[in-house]
Amino acid sequence: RAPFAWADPFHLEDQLGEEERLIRDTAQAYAQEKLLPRVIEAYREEKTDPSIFAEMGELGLLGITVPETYGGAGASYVSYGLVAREVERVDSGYRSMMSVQSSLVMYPIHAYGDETQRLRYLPKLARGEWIGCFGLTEPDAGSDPAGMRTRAAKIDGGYRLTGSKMWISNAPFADVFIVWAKSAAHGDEIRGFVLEKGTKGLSAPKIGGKLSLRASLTGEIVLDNVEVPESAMLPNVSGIKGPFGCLNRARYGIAWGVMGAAEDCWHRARQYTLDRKQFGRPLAANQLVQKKLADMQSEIALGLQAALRVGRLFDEGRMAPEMISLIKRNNCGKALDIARLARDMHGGNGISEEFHVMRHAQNLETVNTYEGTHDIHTLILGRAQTGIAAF
Ligand code: TGC
Ligand code: FAD
Repeated sequence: RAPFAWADPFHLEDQLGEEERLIRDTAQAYAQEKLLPRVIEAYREEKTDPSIFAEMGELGLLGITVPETYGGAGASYVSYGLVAREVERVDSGYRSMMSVQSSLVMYPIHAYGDETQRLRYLPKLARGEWIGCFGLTEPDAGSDPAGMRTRAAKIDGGYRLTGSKMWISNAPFADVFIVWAKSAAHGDEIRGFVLEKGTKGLSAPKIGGKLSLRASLTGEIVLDNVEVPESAMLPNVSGIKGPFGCLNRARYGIAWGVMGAAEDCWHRARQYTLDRKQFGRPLAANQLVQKKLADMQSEIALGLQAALRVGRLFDEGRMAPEMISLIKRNNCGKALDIARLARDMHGGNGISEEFHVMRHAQNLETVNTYEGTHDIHTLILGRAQTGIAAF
């Protein structure tokens, strides 16, 4: 009989390469030693520590799929997923900060930018010296970003941007803003612009009162006749496929990340129900409790295998966006169910910050919504198999 490892039922560990394990170990040590000790206060006080970017940058955890020439690590998408899993094991907000910087800011500059833009921004973003944000969503255009109202008008030597973006991670302290706008000079096609903090007319007020993802700052982006030179436009992409190309990377990372949060909830629920006694025996001795633990274990083991498979296909150049919708949707939904169950299994203690599970559950409400809601990914998969767009 082969041994069964309850925490790693399908030996995911054996399926990783040496470099992938090294990167994972670095991320794990950082997350557990540096992020975990500060997350409770950060979440309670709704306080993001911007020095996290520099710390991650120093360890090479930002933009790790970007080539080394530009400050990245030239690592695999599997490695990127493993980092997301370790960071989100502590908090979805910290993973959010990392994935916006890597997938939504560094990726478009690398993939759609010219050499001058790459050299100006990527090394500083990789070191975490500059912080980036990504403005696609607007007050009246969330699930349907093609309905955006932000406009770029052609002016002498550049463009004038007007409009506003809503729910933008990292915006209040960002140095670099990737902003998507419809450009009249390009037949109203969506174009990407790289804006810098301090530009006249550009502001990013914080959105307060969030009851989820409180360790990650979220803001608006207000574009009040912001004038930028021609060189601020990303030259190599046009249309909504530009932002979607970035979302593919971030959504893929989320599919791994939420499994980290789910694993943390599962492990805590297992330990808690082993330690806590009611009716003269551990909670874990009850069939109902064991069923919940078995469900958690099964969904996490399957979710991780699926994320690894898509990661390998990504690295082989065989990724189709629908694969990512499948794992983003399923893993987020399952992680949210697991976090809610873990909260329940902790009884009254489950609502206390020191047991972590309620924070994960609150965070996962956002993660289930951003980067395409659960239902939007349902419709992407529905369209892919029926040929009918039901949005
Ligand atoms: P549709 O007709 O489907 O496609 C239009 C064009 O785009 C191309 N395309 C893609 N390209 C690459 N990757 C993808 N995933 C793509 N999906 C579509 C498509 O091939 C086509 O190209 P072309 O050349 O033929 O023109 O477009 P649609 O407007 O009908 O899309 C519908 C829908 C619902 C799928 C889409 O609007 C959608 O995905 N909505 C969800 C919006 C969303 O995800 N927003 C995320 C905002 S960013 C964020 O949440 C960051 S949180 C970060 C954090 O803190 O971690
Ligand atoms: P809506 O689109 O109004 O959706 C509301 C509900 O209606 C959802 O349940 C949705 O599934 C459903 N729905 C919508 N259309 C349909 C349909 N056709 N059929 C069936 N159901 C439908 N955006 C960025 O650009 N950059 C960021 O960095 C960023 N960070 C974020 C951080 C946080 C904390 C949050 C909460 C959001 C962030 N977002 C960001 C925005 C996020 O991507 C959007 O909130 C998300 O895409 C949903 O858009 P919406 O909020 O406008 O909801």
